[in-house]
Amino acid sequence: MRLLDPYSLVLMATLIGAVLSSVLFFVRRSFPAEILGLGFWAWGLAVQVLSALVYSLRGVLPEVAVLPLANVLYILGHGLPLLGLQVFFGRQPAWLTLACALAFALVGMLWWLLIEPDYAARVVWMSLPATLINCMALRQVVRYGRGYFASWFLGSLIGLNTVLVAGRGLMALLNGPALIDLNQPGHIQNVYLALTGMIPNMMAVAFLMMSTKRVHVALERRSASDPLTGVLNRRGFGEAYLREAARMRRLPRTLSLLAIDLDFFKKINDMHGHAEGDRVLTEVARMVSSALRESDYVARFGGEEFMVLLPDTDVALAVTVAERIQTLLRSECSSERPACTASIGVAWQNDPSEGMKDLLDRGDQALYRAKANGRDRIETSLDSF
Ligand code: GH3
Ligand code: MG
Ligand code: MG
Repeated sequence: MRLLDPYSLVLMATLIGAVLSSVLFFVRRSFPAEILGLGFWAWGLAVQVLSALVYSLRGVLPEVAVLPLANVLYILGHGLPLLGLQVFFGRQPAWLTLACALAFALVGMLWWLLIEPDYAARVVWMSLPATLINCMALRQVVRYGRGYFASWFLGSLIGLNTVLVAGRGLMALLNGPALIDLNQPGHIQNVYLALTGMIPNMMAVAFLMMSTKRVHVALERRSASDPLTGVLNRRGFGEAYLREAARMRRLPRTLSLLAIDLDFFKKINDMHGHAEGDRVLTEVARMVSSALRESDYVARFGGEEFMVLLPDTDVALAVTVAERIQTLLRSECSSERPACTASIGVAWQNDPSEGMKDLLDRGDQALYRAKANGRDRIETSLDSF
């Protein structure tokens, strides 16, 4: 088989890296600000391209100028994506570790180049910080990556890269320079160059896939939630209801609803201002959520009206939950937080053929009676019996 020229392989991977780096820079600008890490990956690829360019000056400039710089850039180009992964997963970026890895690489390169020139020793030395960075990146993905395709893909690529980098260092340690000299043509050298050239590019694609997935989840959550309080909005509530109604069709169970409306809320806006009213609404949403189980849903239906959906809950239990919510609201009552009572209507549904509108109507009627009967009270729907 005719061997490909190793320089063509590196050039190809470098060009692809340059294109991907610019793609990541552009994508970063259009993604929501909460998706972190793309900038680190874009810079990482750019630095890897720079490292290859510096390396290509070998022969033009003296080795002592080219090799330390190219190798330090190589470590930096692999370290920045690690920091990108860390911020993506909400961790602190390990700047100090990266700085130590860079210093380690620089000192080693200078030593094995100027003081005791030794090619194999340089390869062994450089494989150490590169392997450390790869292992740290792999740990991030294994520990925090959710089990979807892109994170598996990225984890496998980092794993493969680790094996290649550490394997080359080990071969240099055990065998000397014979098999690892990338300037000599050979199948092993070519496979190594092709893989180590392309893997960082594929890793960047995998990371882009992970980021895209996160954007998708964030947008979905945003479209289903109320921007002020963070609980579900009508749309999110409708989706939750459909899920629970489908469950109810499979297994007979009671689905309960609490329709909650704060009492005299208008006074808060009038006396303390709209901003204070908004703060109270956020606080109430938090308190209502804290009174519920993990499997319950709370939604804000506009204004100061909240709906709570309680799966597998009969009316007696639903009333208990409503009382718990009222107690919580009252316990936080103070001159700073004046709106502390709520009227609650309780309705429930046993019949899977019924729709959401019937349940909401019954909840509203019960709530209306709670208001009419003096507020700060719980009324259960009459029609549900
Ligand atoms: P009650 O329910 O006890 O009859 O009296 P209320 O004063 O709460 O009456 P109502 O439900 O009719 O008034 C709701 C008030 O909630 C009207 C409006 O000023 C206020 N409101 C509605 N949406 C918002 C909001 O997003 N932020 C704030 N701060 N206030 C809101
Ligand atoms: Mg009200
Ligand atoms: Mg209201």
